Amino acid sequence: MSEAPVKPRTKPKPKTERPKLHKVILVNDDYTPREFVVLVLAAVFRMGESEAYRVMMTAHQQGTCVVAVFTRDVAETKASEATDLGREAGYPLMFTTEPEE
Ligand code: TYC
Repeated sequence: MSEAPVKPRTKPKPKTERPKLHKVILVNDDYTPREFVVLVLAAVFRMGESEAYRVMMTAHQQGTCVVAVFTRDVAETKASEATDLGREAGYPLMFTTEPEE
């Protein structure tokens, strides 16, 4: 008795791609007070004061600093929240996002 070849009943599952992570980047400016930048980093990114100070000083000296990486939605939401806190206080503080390679 010959057996019929067994057909796969389901399509092969496409490999699930991991969502690309996005960097939140702090941009230096000449007007926002250093202490205010530290407060915003601590509030929005849950950083301790010494880490927030180090990130602020890196942006101050180099022009920008990567704050953290998140999925795109979270990165964009946190960048907006942090930028809005600056704007509400009358400062040009700016956070941007970009995809990681
Ligand atoms: N450069 C600002 C000052 O001297 C402080 C500052 C640091 C502002 C980092 C923005 O992303 C920034 N008051």
